[in-house]
Amino acid sequence: MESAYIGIGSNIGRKIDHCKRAISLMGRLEGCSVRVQSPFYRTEPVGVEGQDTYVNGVVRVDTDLSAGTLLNCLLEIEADMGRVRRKKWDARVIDLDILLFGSRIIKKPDLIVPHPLMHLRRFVLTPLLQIAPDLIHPVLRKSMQELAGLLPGDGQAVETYERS
Ligand code: A4P
Ligand code: MG
Repeated sequence: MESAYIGIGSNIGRKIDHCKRAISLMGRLEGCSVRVQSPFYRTEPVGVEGQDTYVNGVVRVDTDLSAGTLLNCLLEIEADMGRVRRKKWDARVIDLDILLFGSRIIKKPDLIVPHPLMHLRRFVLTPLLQIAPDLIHPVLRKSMQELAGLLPGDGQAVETYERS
């Protein structure tokens, strides 16, 4: 059994509903239980111009599945929810990324864990901090708290989601 942290993001349509639906579908996977859920955040798009704001969050799942099987299940949930892949970093109904899988380091053509950009992204670290501040990044050997402290002070706006 491993604890995995899954990053959730949506920036099309009813974004928060998409995030909640994805969490509920993850909860229905055999061999996978959603144990902890972060608050949701409204976040400024990072690395892309001209996109709508995102809603982001993170969950911890406890799973008997291998990382590869979990990835396939997440890709299936994305497809079931109507995600169409056009180009990298395109706007998306739902994006599910494996941020961490226990303390494993995985470097396969279709799966890199820890997610190679997670430590540079406030939209990942802010929700992760809420549920696992002392978790150690297995490559960088720093806690989520420490990694968040290393982010530049400006840019990457992240605010707690409040339904308007
Ligand atoms: N893949 C490799 N490693 C992983 C992993 N750890 N978790 C492969 C999930 N997938 C992984 O992903 C392409 C392929 O990456 C998958 O088929 C899998 O085999 P994708 O979801 O089709 O492509 P993508 O999401 O466009 O690319 P990528 O690299 O996952 O981008 P990110 O990291 O998801 O970044 N700004 C804000 N505020 N919030 C966001 O959520 N997201 C992005 C996209 C950019 N800016 C953002 C946000
Ligand atoms: Mg992705």
